[in-house]
Amino acid sequence: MDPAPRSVRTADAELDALIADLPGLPNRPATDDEIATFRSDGVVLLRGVLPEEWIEVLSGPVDRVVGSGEAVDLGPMVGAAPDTPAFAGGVDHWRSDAVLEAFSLRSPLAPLVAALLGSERVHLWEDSVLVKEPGSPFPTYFHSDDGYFHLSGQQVCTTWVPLDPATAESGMVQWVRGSHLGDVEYRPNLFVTPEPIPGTLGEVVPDVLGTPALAERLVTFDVEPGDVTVHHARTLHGAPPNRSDRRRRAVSVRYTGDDVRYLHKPGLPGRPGLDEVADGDPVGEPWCPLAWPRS
Ligand SMILES: O=C(O)CCC(=O)C(=O)O
Repeated sequence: MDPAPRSVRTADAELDALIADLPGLPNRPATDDEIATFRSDGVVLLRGVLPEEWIEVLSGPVDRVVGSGEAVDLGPMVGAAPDTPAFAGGVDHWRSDAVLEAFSLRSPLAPLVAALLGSERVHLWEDSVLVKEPGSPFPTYFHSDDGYFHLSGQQVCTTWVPLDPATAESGMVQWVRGSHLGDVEYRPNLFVTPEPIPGTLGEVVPDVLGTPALAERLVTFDVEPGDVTVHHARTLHGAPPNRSDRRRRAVSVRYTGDDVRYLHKPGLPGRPGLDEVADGDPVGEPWCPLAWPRS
């Protein structure tokens, strides 16, 4: 077994000291109303929970991840011309970046998630950097996150953390309220096309915007840095193109709770450690580090 699931980074004492000083708890806890909204609607906006120090330190790593190509421009997958404003996305940047690792494991996100999921323990599944440049013409096609995860269980969620103010015009995410409560498993897509990933199981995601019964349940928010949205992994969601002249940068971190087990799913990419675990094994160290509680 690979003893080092986290990639090797060069030691940087100054950076480690900076990270050690960043707040580990939110500006305020989630309220009872917010917890109830997450459970009934499958999504909640937590206004102003993230201390601004985190926003300040996240910009550099996000720009590095996008600039280096670690987060890939998704447009060429659907034949976009090279000069088309990008929609860049990638996962697992915490493995190569100390700030993103700290954000996933030691920021206020995990205690907020523990409260929303009602879970004693919270493990990191993955992080993702998602940047729509000004004028990026790509919608994020509707999907539910559980189709992408080699997991079973109900206590799985995604936090979406804006680094810029985001509105419908700049590509803010939209969710189908209550869609996490159904029992349909949806096939994942590659975000910039509604086509399901070949070999995956489940139903094709319906045309949400073209189905009045779903479109009328859409929820979205105008958000500012410091706000965090959290959605259940089964909640259908997507996002419009960025029609504005400002960037729409976000870090999305996905977490698991107590009832979550591994479940190998066909058609999906692998991930470190997946060959070492069996269906039904609890999610945990070393492949999915513990984010809450902290020692
Ligand atoms: O940022 C986006 O456009 C999509 C975000 C998303 O689907 C997610 O983080 O689960």
